[in-house]
Amino acid sequence: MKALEGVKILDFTHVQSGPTCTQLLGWFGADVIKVERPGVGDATRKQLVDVEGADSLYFTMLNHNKRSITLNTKNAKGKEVLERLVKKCDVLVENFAPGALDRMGFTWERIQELNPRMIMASVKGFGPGPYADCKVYENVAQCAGGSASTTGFLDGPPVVTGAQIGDTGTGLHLAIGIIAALFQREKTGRGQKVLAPMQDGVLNLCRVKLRDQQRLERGALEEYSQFGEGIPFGEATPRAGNDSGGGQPGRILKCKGWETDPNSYTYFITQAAAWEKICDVIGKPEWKDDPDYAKPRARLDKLTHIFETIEQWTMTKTKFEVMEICNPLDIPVGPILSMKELAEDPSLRETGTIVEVDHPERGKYLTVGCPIKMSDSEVTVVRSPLLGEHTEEVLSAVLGYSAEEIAELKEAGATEVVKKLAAE
Ligand code: CAO
Repeated sequence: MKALEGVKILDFTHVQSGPTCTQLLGWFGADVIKVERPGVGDATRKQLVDVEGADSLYFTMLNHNKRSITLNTKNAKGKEVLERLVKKCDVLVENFAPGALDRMGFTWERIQELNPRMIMASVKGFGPGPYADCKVYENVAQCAGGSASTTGFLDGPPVVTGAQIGDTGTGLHLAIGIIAALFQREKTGRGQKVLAPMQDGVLNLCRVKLRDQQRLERGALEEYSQFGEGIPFGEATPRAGNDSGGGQPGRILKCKGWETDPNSYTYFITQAAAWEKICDVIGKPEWKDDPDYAKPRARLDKLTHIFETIEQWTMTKTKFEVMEICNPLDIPVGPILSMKELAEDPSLRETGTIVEVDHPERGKYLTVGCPIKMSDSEVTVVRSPLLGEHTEEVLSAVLGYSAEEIAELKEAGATEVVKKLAAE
């Protein structure tokens, strides 16, 4: 038995934000039925193609543990099928452009008429307000949610981050909302609307930067490098380079081999509690009793010099040696791991966080499995569906259509004849 076993998801999502949400629900055991446009499907199937004729990694890595059904939801017969799906499912998840579902004829009022227990969950770029109608992608959300203005170096332009906090981050927010709504429905018997705007999700992840905005109004942010460097603060939370976001100063420092390996670096935190051990490790025992260095406050205006001194030591060690030496001493450090290193990491393979999946069109590929581990709800990663692979199965087994009715639906252009699998 899995956590969400018995829950049926009408998955009307595409691209990244919505699919990450429904993939997670699938990993928790929900039956995820992905509705795609006949002949076209989720646009990502054909984006960044690396194996000609096969679904892209972009698609396969976001759509595990789902069934795919093709349905033209602008066609009268297709709408009838969608109505039946709405009646059968517990949750409808969508991330269309604002208004698209209404234009299809599926307003929230209509959905409630069809199924008062339905939870309708949406990702949109913005919540209600001046930008509510905008189409939004990842980097737009990072910029509008406060991430870009606070990422990068002080003397450079705003920078977007590689972590997909706008898309996958919002998908996670939406999944949490859906699970809470399912829990509430147990008591009320009613569904509800769940909205996760991408701007709000990014801002939630940038919470500490809004903290700093308010602290800035009361004085300089003393843990930021620019304080020690004597650079005045402006009106808004500045970009802080690789400064630690918390109260303990930290930086990225070079390690042995940095001249040729772009990832030979470590993160190093001068945790106050570990200061004396840091002094010993880097060969500066005299700093332990020096009033200019002994206390965190005294160190604030010398952080650049301190980190340069620590770097002289880290440059004599590999990033893994730094980890091995510092970890037992409770000095917080972290190697900068490349995607290659992560892909090959045996312990991530062991825990199922990196999984090898076999796909009939493209062969074996790596994916990120479920990052949340539950002791009583095991996750098996199942390859993504081909376009419309489960159309007939869902129409007959879930919705009760007869073979003749399915043929009529195809005839009417509501669905299409699906690709048959040669390999399976
Ligand atoms: N049958 C028939 N029509 C279908 C269909 C189906 N099965 N599935 C979708 N469509 C139609 C929609 O009804 C819509 O039609 P109208 O414009 O006539 O109403 C049309 O396909 C296109 O949908 P869209 O506007 O959502 O798609 P887009 O590619 O133009 O925009 C995106 C993509 C992501 C910018 C937009 O969907 C959006 O802003 N979504 C919300 C925010 C979001 O999730 N962004 C993150 C995406 S990941 O980076």
